[in-house]
Amino acid sequence: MTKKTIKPEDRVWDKASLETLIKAERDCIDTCFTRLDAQQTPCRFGAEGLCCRICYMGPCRITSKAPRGVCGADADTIVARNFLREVAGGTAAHSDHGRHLVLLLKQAAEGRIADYVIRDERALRRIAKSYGIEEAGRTKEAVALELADLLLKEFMLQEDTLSTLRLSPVRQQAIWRGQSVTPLGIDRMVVESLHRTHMGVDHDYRNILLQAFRTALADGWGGSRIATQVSDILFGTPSPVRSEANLGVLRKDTVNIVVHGHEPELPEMLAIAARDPAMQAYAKEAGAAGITLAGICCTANEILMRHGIPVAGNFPQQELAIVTGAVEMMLVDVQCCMPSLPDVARSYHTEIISTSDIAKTVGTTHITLNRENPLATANVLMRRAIDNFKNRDPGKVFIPDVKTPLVAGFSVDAIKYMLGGRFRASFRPLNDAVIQGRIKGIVGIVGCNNPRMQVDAYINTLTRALIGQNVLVLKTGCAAIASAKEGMLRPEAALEAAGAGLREVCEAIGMPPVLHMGSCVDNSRILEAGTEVVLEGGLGDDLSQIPAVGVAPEWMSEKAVAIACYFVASGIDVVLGHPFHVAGSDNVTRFLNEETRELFNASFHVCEDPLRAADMVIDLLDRKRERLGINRKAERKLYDMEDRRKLDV
Ligand code: SF4
Ligand code: MSK
Repeated sequence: MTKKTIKPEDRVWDKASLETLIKAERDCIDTCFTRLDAQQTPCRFGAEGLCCRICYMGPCRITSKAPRGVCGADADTIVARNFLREVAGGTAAHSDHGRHLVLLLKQAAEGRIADYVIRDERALRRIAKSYGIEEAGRTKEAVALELADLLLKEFMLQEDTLSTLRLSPVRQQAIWRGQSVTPLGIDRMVVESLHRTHMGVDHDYRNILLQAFRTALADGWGGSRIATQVSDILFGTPSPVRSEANLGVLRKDTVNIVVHGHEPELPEMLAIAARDPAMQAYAKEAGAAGITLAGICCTANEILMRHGIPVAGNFPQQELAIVTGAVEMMLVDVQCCMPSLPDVARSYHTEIISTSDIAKTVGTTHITLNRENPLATANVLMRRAIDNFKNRDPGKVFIPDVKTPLVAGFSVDAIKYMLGGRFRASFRPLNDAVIQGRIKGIVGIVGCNNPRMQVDAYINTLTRALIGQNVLVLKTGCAAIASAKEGMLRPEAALEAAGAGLREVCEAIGMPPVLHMGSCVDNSRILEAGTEVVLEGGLGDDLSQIPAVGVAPEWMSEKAVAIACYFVASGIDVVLGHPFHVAGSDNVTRFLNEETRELFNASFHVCEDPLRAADMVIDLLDRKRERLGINRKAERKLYDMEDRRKLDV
C-alpha cells in the first residue's frame, strides 16, 4: 500500500499548514507530500547505505549473495564512504556560506562594495581580539581587513590547524589531538574527504569515520563559526526581538515578498528598501496597503534575529506559502530551496527569483546583487514585486488566520547580558541554576523538518516534554520555527509549560524557556554557549562533562549530518529522530552509536518516538549530573517576593 492514504492532518501539525495543504490538494498542486507518496517505499540499498556508485565498474549493491562490490569493497567500506561524503557535503555547504560572508567583510573593509557597513564594531573588536589581532587604536576597517584575511586563511590552511579551534575549551582541543581528529584547513578537509572516498583509496571504515568527525569539526568550529561571527560583525549581533510566525504573517492587503534560503546579504538590503517611504508610497499607488517582507527557512531566521522580520514558515511550508496565492515574489538563494517552486508558482502569480550564481533553477528569473549598488538591486526587486500585485487573483487567495507571537534573537552575547546585566554579563547565574538543580540541563534541538514525518510533531512534543522537566532548550533552524509556531518562544510559555525550577529562572529573567539562537549555521552559537558554561566553571572542564545533549528530531539535510557529527566530536550526545543511512553495516552503526563514546565521551542515539526520546535525554542529563556530583533532587519550594529578590538569576 502506498502512502496515498495519508490524511493532511497526519502530514502537518499546525493549523495554517493544514488549511493550506488542503487548499493545495483542491488546487491540484503537487507538493513535497504528494511527491513523497509517488516515491513509495524507499530503496533498501540506499536507505541502508549499501549502494555504491563511486566508480563506473558499478553501481554495486551489497547483498548476502554479493557481499562485495566489483572492486572488493565490503558493506563497512561502502557505508562509511557514503557517510563521509554526506558530512563533506554538509561541511561544504555551511563553510562556503561562511566564505562568501568573509569575502563580503573584506570588500566592505576595503570600501569595494557599497551599502554594506560594519554594523557591530564591538563584535568586530571582540572577535578580532579572540584571534590575537591587535585592535586598539586602529580603525574598524583596518581591523576588519586583518580579520577577513585571517579567516580566509582558515579555508586554505594546508599544514596548520584551524585558529577557530582555539575558541573551544582547552581540554576539548586535547581530546581532538589525542584522537587525531584536529582539522586542518576547511577546504583541505572537504577535498581530502572526497579523495579518501574515491575508488581504491581509504577502505578502513574506522579511518573513514574518523575523517568524518574531523571534517565535521572543521564545519562546526570552523566554517559555521566563521559564518556566524562575520554575520554578527556585518549585520549586528542579535538581541531579543519580538515578531510573529506562520503563514498568517502574509497579508491580504499588502504586497508580500518572501525571502528563502540561507544568505542574509540581499534580505538585509530588502529590509532597508521595504522601510523606504518612497517604496511604501509606490506600493500604495499599486493599490496595496503596504509591503510585507517575510522569510522561510534560515534566511527567515537571519532577518528575524536581527530585524524582527516575521517568519512565514519553515522548510515544508515553502510551497504552501505560494499556495496562499498571496505572494508576489519569492527570492531563493542557497540550500533547502526546492526545485519545485517554479512549478507551484505557475498556478498562481508568484514570481520566483533566484539570486545566487551557484544556485539556479529552471523556471526562475535570475537576478543577482549589483555589487556597486546592492540597495539598487533591492529596490528593483521590490518594485518588480509591487508591479506584480495587480496580477494577484483574489479568487485564488487564502491566507490562514494563524500566526503566533515570539521572542527571538538569543545570541550568546544577548544571553550573557540577560543573565547578568551590562556590567556583570556572565553565564554564572545559568551555571548556578544548573548546579542547584533548578535547571536540569541544556538541550539543543536543531535541524530541519522532513515530510516523511508529521511536520513539527516530534519537535514540539519533545520540546514540551523537556521544558516540563526543567530543561532549558536552545533552538536553531527550522526546529526553532516549529517552536515559534507552537508559541514556545514567548516568555509566557514558561508559565504555561515549564517545570517549577525552569519557570522560576525564566520568570526572574523574563526569558522564554526555549531560546531561538538563529539559523542552522548558527549551531556554532550552541557550541559557543557550551564553551561559556565550561569557562564559567563548576560544570566540568570540557563540553562532554556539562549536562547538555543535542537532538535532531526531523532532520533531512547533509548539513544536519555534519552538525550531528561535530556535536558528538565535541562531547555532546546526539539523539536522532530517525537513523542515518548506515544500517547496512553493523560495524559502522556500532562505531557511531557506541565506540565514539570511548573517543569523545559522547555518541549517537536513535529514537523515533518523541516522548521516549525525552526520557532518553533526561537519562543522559542525569548521568552527567551524577558524574558531576550535582544530581541531588532539588527541593520544591514555593517562592514569595522576598525569595525572588534573593534569586541570583
Ligand atoms: Fe562498485 Fe567498488 Fe566502484 Fe563502488 S567503488 S561502484 S563498490 S566497484
Ligand atoms: S533551513 S538545513 S531545512 S534547518 Fe537551515 Fe531548515 Fe534544515 Fe534547511
